[in-house]
Amino acid sequence: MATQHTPEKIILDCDPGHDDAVAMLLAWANPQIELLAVTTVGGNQTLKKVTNNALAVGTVMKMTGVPFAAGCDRPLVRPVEVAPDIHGDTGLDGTELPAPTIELDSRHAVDLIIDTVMAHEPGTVTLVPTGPLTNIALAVRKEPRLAERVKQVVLMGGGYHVGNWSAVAEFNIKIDPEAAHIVFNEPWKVVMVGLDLTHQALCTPEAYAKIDAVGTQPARFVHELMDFFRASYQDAQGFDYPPVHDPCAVAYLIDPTIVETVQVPIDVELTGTLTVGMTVADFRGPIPEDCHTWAATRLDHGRFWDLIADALERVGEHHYLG
Ligand SMILES: [Ca+2]
Repeated sequence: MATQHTPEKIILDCDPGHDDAVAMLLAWANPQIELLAVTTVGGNQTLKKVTNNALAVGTVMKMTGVPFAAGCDRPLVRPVEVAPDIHGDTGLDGTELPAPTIELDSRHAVDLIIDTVMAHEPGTVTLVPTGPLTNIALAVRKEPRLAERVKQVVLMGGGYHVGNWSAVAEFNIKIDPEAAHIVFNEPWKVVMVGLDLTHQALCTPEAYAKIDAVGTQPARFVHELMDFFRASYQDAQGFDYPPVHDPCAVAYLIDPTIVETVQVPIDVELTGTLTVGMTVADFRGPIPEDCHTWAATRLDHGRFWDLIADALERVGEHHYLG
């Protein structure tokens, strides 16, 4: 299915979150990804809730041998803002979560990120943030060598034509725009997997059919998450089917022919009264020589959902509720 390459070493920095849970599944179970660590950040819900959710999802998916660490509980500058209308009171409403059997690493996520990147060869570790960029921004401020040491940052967030937390801003960026500004302005390669792309990743009846065909308890877990997510997106944003944003960033690393990108300068608006948190992409040519940012444009929907089903097949049956 996917082009074979040396597995991409990644750190998944997330705020589960229904779509984060699917990103965790894909990062863990696809053989083209080597998952080095899972770190959490306050976003879709409070840090305490999303960290518990990450551990519970890790338990469902049998994610053994991967360190999990909790990170920042609030944005760099702005007050905490969460998204219960999309993800519910727990941040992962709609299914029964097991009591986690995975223990948290004692380190702060920022330190686990730094330690992990610095322990690997330069240019080999990719950061995959799928929540607000607070941890990533603090990590590169605390250890500036990360800017050269990291292979690339492939983030779910932003968009060049649409917003979802304001008319022009996407949630992850809008929640902590100062952190996003830091991440987009470091010299590392940034791939923005934004709403233009992720609004193509709808959990349609065809996608449900692929999940259901797996027939295991983890597959039913994903199905139940998608049911809650669909209802949320219908009520809150007028979607027929929910856009499953976060695994798109992982899919790009598995096979860039599934998630197409274009090189374009991108910066983050911090001072607009209507546009704070907007990711401003400048499509006027020519592309500047120092352009280090890319935007995702087009998704192969069928092959994307094949990857999710394949990951569920690889996880196999697991009666995590006993
Ligand atoms: Ca997320």
